[in-house]
Amino acid sequence: MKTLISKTAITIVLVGSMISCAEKEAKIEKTSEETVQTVFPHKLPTEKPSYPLSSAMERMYDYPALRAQDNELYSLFKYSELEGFDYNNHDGTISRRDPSRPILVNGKYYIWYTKRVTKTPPIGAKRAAEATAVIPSTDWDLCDLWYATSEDGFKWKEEGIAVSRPAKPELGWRSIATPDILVWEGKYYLYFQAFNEPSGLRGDWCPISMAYSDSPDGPWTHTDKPAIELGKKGEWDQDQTQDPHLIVRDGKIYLYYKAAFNKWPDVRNKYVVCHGLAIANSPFGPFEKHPLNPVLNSGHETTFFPFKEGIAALAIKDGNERETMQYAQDGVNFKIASSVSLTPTATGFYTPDAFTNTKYGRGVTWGMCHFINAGVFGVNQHSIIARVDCDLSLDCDEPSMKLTGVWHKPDVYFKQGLGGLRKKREEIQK
Ligand code: AAL
Repeated sequence: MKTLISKTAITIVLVGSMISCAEKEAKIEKTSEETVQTVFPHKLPTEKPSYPLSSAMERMYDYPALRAQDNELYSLFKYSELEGFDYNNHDGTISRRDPSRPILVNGKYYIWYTKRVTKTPPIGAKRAAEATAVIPSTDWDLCDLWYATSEDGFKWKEEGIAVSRPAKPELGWRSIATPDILVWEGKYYLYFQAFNEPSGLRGDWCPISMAYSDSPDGPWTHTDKPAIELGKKGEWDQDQTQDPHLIVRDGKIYLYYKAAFNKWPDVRNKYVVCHGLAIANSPFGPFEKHPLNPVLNSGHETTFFPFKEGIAALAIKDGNERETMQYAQDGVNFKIASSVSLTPTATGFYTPDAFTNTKYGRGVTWGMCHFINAGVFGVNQHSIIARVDCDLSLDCDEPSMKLTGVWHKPDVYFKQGLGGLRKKREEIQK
């Protein structure tokens, strides 16, 4: 009997102390209005607390993880120069840019990209009226689609032209650029921008066209027609459908694309860039534009990949949600998943499950991107392609890629100097 009483006494004391710890931890205090006012606890609750939170703390529980370091859709980006590409001593006469997603075929990686080989560097969009059959307006004028292969993703062999711009009046006779690849039922499809005038003449106006082949090495047959039609007059994508990016999902072909709009190109400082989605059952279309287009309110080139049950996107450069990773479980309604920095431009990630119709995307760890300021605009302007590495993968756990405090040397900041603003700022101080 004594034992039973002492055991019960011990239990009561233990339970009592546990409750008081819990209360201490939550520090729940009754206020005069009988509402529960709670001081946020030192130990971060793993589930969203039921008591009132600020909007910032409400949002904290909307992200894929409470801490960026634990967020599968947060990563640093690390860059590597590529071997195997010649740029004529960077004199501006050779440019490579807007690389596709790499694919792996028979143990070799393949990429396709825009290549310009012209006797002079571009003269600029504003001078497009002065462009000729040999003088380019922009860096992506007078271009063809080239391709390269690699065993390791760092050292590349440029194989040659994949798709040449066709003769006038075929679609894309002026320039073809910004390719992406689709592998569908064992065949290969390149989607790309097809220009019938120097970019910049009226704007960066082009539709997306397509070429197909039985082999990644070609030969390629151009369809000579738009794969993604321009929108009707007055619609957001009336002037361009650009930056095709392909994924196979739910047994269909998802093509994400970009359009710049809102007065652009006549009033360039008012332009807005958004991304749309068009879906087809066949690589030859018809591609139905999603009724909720645009589906991404920020970004520039398109970078998307299957992730878990949905689709992840990288939004860079333009818009309020620039420099973010985004996620849409339905592939349409995107939300910010993380903020990222020093982001890659025009990225095509190597995505093993881009075309496997996966139900649970594994994510990505590396890809191709470009730098458009390898030269000096108006002097030797040209772009280079590069490799980018990250940890946006469920199958990779690289803590060094999940750091949030990244310190760049002071000269990186001082290079972004005031320039002409300095004089103006000095006056303001007086
Ligand atoms: C790129 C892409 C499209 C534009 C130009 C070439 O970064 O947005 O392809 O037309 O710039």
